[in-house]
Amino acid sequence: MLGVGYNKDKILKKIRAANYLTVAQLFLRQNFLLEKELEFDDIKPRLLGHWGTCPGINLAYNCLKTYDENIDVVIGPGHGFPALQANLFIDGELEAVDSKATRDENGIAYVCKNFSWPGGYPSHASPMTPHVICEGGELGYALATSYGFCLGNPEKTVACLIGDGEFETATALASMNLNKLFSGTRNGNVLPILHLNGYKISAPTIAGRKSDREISELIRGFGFTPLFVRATNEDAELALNYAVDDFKNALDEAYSIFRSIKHGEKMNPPFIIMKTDKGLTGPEELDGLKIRGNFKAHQIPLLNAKTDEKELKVLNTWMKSYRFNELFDKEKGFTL
Ligand SMILES: Cc1ncc(C[n+]2csc(CCOP(=O)(O)OP(=O)(O)O)c2C)c(N)n1
Ligand SMILES: [Mg+2]
Repeated sequence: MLGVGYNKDKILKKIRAANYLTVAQLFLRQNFLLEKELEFDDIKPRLLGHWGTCPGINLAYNCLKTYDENIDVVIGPGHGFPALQANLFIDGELEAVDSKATRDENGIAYVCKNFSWPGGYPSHASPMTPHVICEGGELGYALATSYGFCLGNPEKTVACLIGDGEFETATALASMNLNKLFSGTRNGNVLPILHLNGYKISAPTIAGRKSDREISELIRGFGFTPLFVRATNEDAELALNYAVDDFKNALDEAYSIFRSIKHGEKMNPPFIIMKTDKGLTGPEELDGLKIRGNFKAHQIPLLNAKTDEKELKVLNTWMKSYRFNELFDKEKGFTL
């Protein structure tokens, strides 16, 4: 039954585990369980990848999959691959196609070390990723893909995460009109989720500069019912706590609208606006410059962690904040 297994504690733990493994993939070549304080030697020689979008992916993915185990999730920001990979690994989907990705200490080492590593995994989602057919990284097609996926499949529900930078591409914006060509009874349910983290690479997004009211009216103008999820509290753990509740309410509402539409009622389909700080749960600042909630969270926030004592310390504190030792046991595996 939809929403019945929506256990907030479990979801928050899964998000913490996914965030930890995301950061571990980005930075570590050894000492993956943080059994001792990080040293320069533990850090990958070349730091490549994207952090900023990942905590939002981890939040959405775990709320969606827990609410509806049959939901399909399409992720526009393919640069958030370490987040997707972390979830596929935790849920055992990666192991199903790659026997080295065992859900134990060796598997953690394998997945983390091989992220963005010669001969290993790429830095973006790719056909090596379960369920992924396209090379990730080109923004804009997620929403059109989701509508195509649901054509003639009334039993499908697909959630589609769209970055707010992606939302500025011609393709994504034009795809906002596709709901007008969609039959609520003959086709599946498309649930778009705008990830409003305010930034794209090195600049603010247009949507990030709009008020909630302007965004709501824009989304309403495209023929959707806007629903907000907010992970905006100053305290990162509290932000996630509130957001997981908001997600439950938004999904209750979204599925109720889908049901009404299936019964022939004329209603505007749901559209979730998920507001998060970019790089939520990551370091807040470095040398007086803001990272969390700023463009500096986009790629690798501590680029000198391999050579700079201070950055290494910040990374150590950051990784410890997820208390991964409470979520994974060497003998028992994941205790989520
Ligand atoms: C079509 C296209 N244009 C440009 C890029 C380069 N690019 C990579 S990430 C990114 C920013 C994405 O911002 P957003 O969608 O807001 O994702 P976020 O990382 O903020 O979650 C851009 C423009 C791309 N990948 N695809
Ligand atoms: Mg963004």
